[in-house]
Amino acid sequence: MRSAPAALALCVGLVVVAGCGSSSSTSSSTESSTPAASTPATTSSASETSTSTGASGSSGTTSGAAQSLKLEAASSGELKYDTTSLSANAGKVSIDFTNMSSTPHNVTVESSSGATLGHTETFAGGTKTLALSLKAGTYKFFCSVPGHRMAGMEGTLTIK
Ligand SMILES: [Cu+2]
Repeated sequence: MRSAPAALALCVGLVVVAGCGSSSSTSSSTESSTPAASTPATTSSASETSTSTGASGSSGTTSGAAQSLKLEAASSGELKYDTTSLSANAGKVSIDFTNMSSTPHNVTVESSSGATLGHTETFAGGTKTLALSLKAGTYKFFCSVPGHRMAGMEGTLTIK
């Protein structure tokens, strides 16, 4: 019982000089233990790509929505379209071509110099869409099935 207070007093005396009990002195004086790694606030994961509500067009490009033209083959089987004149503004143009006759047709678009720019497949009964990107100018549309263009299945596509 005596030894304890004596040792304690000795220890206290030593603390002043050289520090008693390595554990107690070091832990209290030096704040060695870093406080539990202060995690930087990384909660700002600002990648909230709020899904579009679908109101704006599905095509991400905002360079003007495609203009939609309608073209139809004569349902009676005659070799002609319902119009010989189509027009649109320069940019994306899609032609919805309907052929409800039993005679297969297509719609082909060519430039004024005669270069084919695009065409639908040849089909009967249904609608196919030909999507093009056109600059201002005058184009021709026609059915490329042999004989059909000569019979009258052609027209002028004017792009302003
Ligand atoms: Cu045809």
